[in-house]
Amino acid sequence: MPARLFMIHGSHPCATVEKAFALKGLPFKRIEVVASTQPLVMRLLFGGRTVPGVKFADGAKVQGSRAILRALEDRVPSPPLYAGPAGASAIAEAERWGDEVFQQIPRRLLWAGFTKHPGAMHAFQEGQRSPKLPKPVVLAASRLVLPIERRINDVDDAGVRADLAALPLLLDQVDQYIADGVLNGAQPNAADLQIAPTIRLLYALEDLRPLIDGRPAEAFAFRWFDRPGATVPTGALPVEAAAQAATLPAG
Ligand SMILES: N[C@@H](CCC(=O)N[C@@H](CS)C(=O)NCC(=O)O)C(=O)O
Repeated sequence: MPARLFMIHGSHPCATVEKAFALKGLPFKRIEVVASTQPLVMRLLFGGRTVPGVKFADGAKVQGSRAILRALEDRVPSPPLYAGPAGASAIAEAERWGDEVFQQIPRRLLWAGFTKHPGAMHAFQEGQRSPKLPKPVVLAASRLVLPIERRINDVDDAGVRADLAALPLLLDQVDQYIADGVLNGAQPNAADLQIAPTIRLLYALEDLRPLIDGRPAEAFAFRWFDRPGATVPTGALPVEAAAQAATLPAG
């Protein structure tokens, strides 16, 4: 039996892991967890509350995008995900930053965007294996899902404004990693796989595109991942906060 990847369609760390499986040429089966149920389902299956999680054919269970990439690297060393001109420790540090600092930003902004435009959630089902829900059902379900996701992702006005204020500096950091050759080398490394899907998800929020367009980070994000088909229309986020004085989140 191939490895089983427990994931949520549209989740950026799950996209990281899917791409890593593909690069390593390891067969796997996608198990789509119903969005918003993962704190319960994943805790029962893996002990922690988040996707992604992998059950390998040998019975090993690994949860978390970084831990899964390390497990893949151990099992299939080629092509290497932690090698390149920048060196393994620079790649690992950028991967850590991508996971611990950058990854959270689109979560809070996305759920703030869906709060303003719940109908936009319908298109985000595109490409999922589970049956797609019709738009009226999505809208009805959003009354239940939005409060859960807002709580899971700490969505409030102050947090959204803080994320928007930090975003230009976070994107500067991505551009710097690219300039330093840590990201965007000849072959994708673990940091590329961690950071590019986060930019892709940010790009799904149309309000944020002016902050990303034309940056090295934009071309980088869509080198190994396709551009998002589903988007949240403009007018969902107080983007003027991004133009105000910014401080980087700790980490
Ligand atoms: N940083 C971890 C966490 C991933 C994560 O937070 N996943 C989200 C979906 S994108 C989740 O399952 N959240 C549920 C929760 O926080 O309870 C990783 O890269 O694996």
